[in-house]
Amino acid sequence: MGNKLIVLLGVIVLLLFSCTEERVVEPIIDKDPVVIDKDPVVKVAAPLFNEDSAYQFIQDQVNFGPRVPNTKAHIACGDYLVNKLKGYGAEVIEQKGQVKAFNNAVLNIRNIIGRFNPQNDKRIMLFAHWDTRPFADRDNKNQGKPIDGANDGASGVGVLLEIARLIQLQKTNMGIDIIFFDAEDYGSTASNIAANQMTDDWCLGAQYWAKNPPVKDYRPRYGILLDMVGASDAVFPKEYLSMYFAQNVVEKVWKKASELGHGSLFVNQEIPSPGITDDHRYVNILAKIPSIDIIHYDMKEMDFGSFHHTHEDNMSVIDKTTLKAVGQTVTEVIYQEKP
Ligand code: AHN
Ligand code: ZN
Repeated sequence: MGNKLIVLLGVIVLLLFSCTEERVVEPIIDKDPVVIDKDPVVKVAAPLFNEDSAYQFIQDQVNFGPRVPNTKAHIACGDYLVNKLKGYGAEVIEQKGQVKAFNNAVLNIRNIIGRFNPQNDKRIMLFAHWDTRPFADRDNKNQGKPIDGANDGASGVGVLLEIARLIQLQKTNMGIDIIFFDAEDYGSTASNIAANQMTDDWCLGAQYWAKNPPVKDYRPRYGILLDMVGASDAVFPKEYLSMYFAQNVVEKVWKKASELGHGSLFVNQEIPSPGITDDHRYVNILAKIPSIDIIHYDMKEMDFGSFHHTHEDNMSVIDKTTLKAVGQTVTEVIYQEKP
């Protein structure tokens, strides 16, 4: 009796298995071949960042001469930036204002904002400063003369103009704002400042923007600042304030860089670099937009490169490999952000 029952159960089980096997085969034929976004492996194909183009945008800015507030070169370069952004289809807002520098000079400043897809409420903010330092206080000659600022000024803007060009060619799912801040580099000479002491005489354009918001209820998901992103042998350690305010964005960007083979530039050191007074400080603290800084900083030398704030910061330090690494990384991050 027991044996027969076991055999019967066995037959039932076999029948059930054969049924499920048939059922597995059938629906595959009807399966929708469209790949759904849920698969984390499937990434939006981002356009190719052209480093020659970015290089040319840097050269164009340097050709105007030093972009020091209250000079003709500054006005001419500002006009150029507005026209470039408009030409790539951005809605442009020019925020003009006056700020007082550490030496009491009144600076006529101009923050330039290019809005792509302005009606989209899911947004990312990309920013860089476009002014250049009025003196070469770290040089040993011609300290009183303004610098070319090929790396410190033009490089971040050049990379972002190339991204603007790409956005016109291929739509992003997120709305993108490209902001060129003025008067970042008019701060008092570093040697006058005690180590680690934060002063508010840098980043005057970003502070003005945060205190006088030109767009109501502006709440982008996050911000990425590009500062000194064009030199050969650049290294970008994770920076302290970026880690404090926007660690997830830092990890996203550094992971993307490493996937693209740029891990030797976007270094993964154990201790972050010291907190750097840069435009992202005020975007984080005053505007409360979580923001990171991609900035060249040599941890061993504790320096922004030997050419920093000297006349050596000219076109000869600009390296297309660095531009490509930074540009392609940021491009993929913004194209692959899920709205
Ligand atoms: C200071 O040296 C105070 N800040 C570094 C950020 C910077 C200077 N970016 C460009 N120039
Ligand atoms: Zn500087």
